[in-house]
Amino acid sequence: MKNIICIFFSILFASSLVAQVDSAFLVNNYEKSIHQIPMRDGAKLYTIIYTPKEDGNDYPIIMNRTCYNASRNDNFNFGSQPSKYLLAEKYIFVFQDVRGRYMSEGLFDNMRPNITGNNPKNKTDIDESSDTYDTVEWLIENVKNNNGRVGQYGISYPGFYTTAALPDAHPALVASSPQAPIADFFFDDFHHHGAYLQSYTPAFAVFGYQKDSLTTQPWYMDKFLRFPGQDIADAYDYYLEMGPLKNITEQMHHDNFFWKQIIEHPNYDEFWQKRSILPHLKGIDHAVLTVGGWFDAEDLYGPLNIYKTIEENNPKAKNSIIMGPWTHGGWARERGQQTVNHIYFGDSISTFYQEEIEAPFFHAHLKKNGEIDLPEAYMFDTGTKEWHRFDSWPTDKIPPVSLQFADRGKLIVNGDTDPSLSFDYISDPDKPVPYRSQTEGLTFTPRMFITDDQRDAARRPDVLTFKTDILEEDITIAGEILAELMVSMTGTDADFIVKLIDVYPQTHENYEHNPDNVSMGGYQQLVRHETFRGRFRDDYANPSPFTPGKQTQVSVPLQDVLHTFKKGHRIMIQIHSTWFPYIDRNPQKYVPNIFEANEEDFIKSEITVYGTSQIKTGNLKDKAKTIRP
Ligand code: PG9
Repeated sequence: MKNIICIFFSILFASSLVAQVDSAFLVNNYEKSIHQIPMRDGAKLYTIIYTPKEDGNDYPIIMNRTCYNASRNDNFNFGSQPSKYLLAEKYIFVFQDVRGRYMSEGLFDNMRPNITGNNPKNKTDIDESSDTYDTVEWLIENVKNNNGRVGQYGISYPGFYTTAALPDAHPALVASSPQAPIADFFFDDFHHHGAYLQSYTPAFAVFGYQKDSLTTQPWYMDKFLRFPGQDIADAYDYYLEMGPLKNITEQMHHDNFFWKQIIEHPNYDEFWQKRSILPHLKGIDHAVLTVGGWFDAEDLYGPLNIYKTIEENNPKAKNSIIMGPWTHGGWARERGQQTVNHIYFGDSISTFYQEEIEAPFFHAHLKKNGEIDLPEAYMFDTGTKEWHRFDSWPTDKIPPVSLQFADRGKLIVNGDTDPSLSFDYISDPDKPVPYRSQTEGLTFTPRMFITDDQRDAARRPDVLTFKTDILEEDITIAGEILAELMVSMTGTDADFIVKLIDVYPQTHENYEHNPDNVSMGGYQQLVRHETFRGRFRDDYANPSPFTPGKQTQVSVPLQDVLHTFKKGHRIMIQIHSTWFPYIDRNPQKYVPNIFEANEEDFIKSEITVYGTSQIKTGNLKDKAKTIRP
């Protein structure tokens, strides 16, 4: 646990280092004020406002609403956002604690449900949309020298707050940038298609307690210290020895209201459905720039599905997306070399985004007439390591690719399925497939596994591995991915992990930023993964057991990619049923609620994948099972 806290404070320290470059500029050019802004129900939200000292101009407002302590932007000290390119222009910068967090009043509610039609302010019910509406109204009326136009941005949970402001938005809100936004906790962060991310277990300390008083202290940090998993160097052994999830309830989160909600709602019931922001993304007519990282291990479902849902429901919105070779929030941090774990993608890629995309986006919509040379989709090919502009996403400009399974681990491109074939493995929850190629301690959230080397997994008998011959030409996989699996098992429940992997040639050069023991020759780089809890194959809200021995279809939607498998490389697919402790272990004996499973419920299961299975890729929304629930 100490390593989590020192990671946390090193991030804070690093961001304050970045901030020091700007604090002199801020002190010389801005004046700061602090306000408790009243909401329609009387709750007051703590808001820090930086206003340019120079009179005589009207400035736009750029706002960030956060559950991570607005005071981190106090004392003329900004974190990694807003970027220095935004700072160089004169805006009124606003930072606000959302309801129930830190210095703001009210009760916190994870992914507070949106109430349709809750604005303008003639209703008393509150949600994040109404809190933003009331805040914008107050700012326009009370902040001197504002030009009546408001922009907003936020990364991750703050990205959800940015998105939650879009339905019934205040008319002054004209430019929004949800960045790595959470859309739905059943598909982002804490779950992937119903499977719980055990690697998130420490994060509950941050979201599962109501603060007992207004404070500027990182009030949740002391909750971390209550997490008994201090100094854990090997999370795999730690959690395996801990046993079933019920022991986490007993040993750790017994008084955590969010953990209680998680374990009481194991299915996609009304509790989760009403917290998804996707169904509310209608009636949006202002500019939206959604930002995501292709290697974002926390929120990838969010940016892709928020962009697509806005695109489907709001023809008038100026709606665009940019996806780069970043991990969670990586575009806000420039480290020169852009790497993700062992993989190098280029230099100054975050600077390109901040200077050429984000700052011009806000400038165009807050200061000008909104004209900007920004494509519908600005997408980075993580194989060729080049940017591409598309007029729609998923694109129809790149031919779809399908993948089929053949004997002896062969993967076929654009071939036919073979019903005569089947492939078996024994899935043992007491010997789960490790999710890292190296030992990793407890994580606040898992990150570096996302491009990890998959050779260790490929050599396990409980991992089905299929790979193409060496490619004689480049093959690009662009858009959505759907693994249509036909399976059977001796148990009555199972998870299916599907991975898309880029196999490097044996002659691939090593990268100088890597330790000497990391050989890139033959590296099996994870490109995309997904976990699907098989019980939800027919209905996320109503799970059902498998019938032993019966062939059953399980369709696993993987999040989008833009990746060229270069000539000389191979395409690989891996399929397995445990991935620990990234994902909790499925007992493989169907129980109503896995959070309450007992030791004896965990059984080995022989799992068969039939040759009628295949992987489809491309623009699939009208060609295959709905990618989005
Ligand atoms: N989406 C990220 C997260 C949410 C909840 C728990 C842990 C991580 C984030 O807001 O950074």
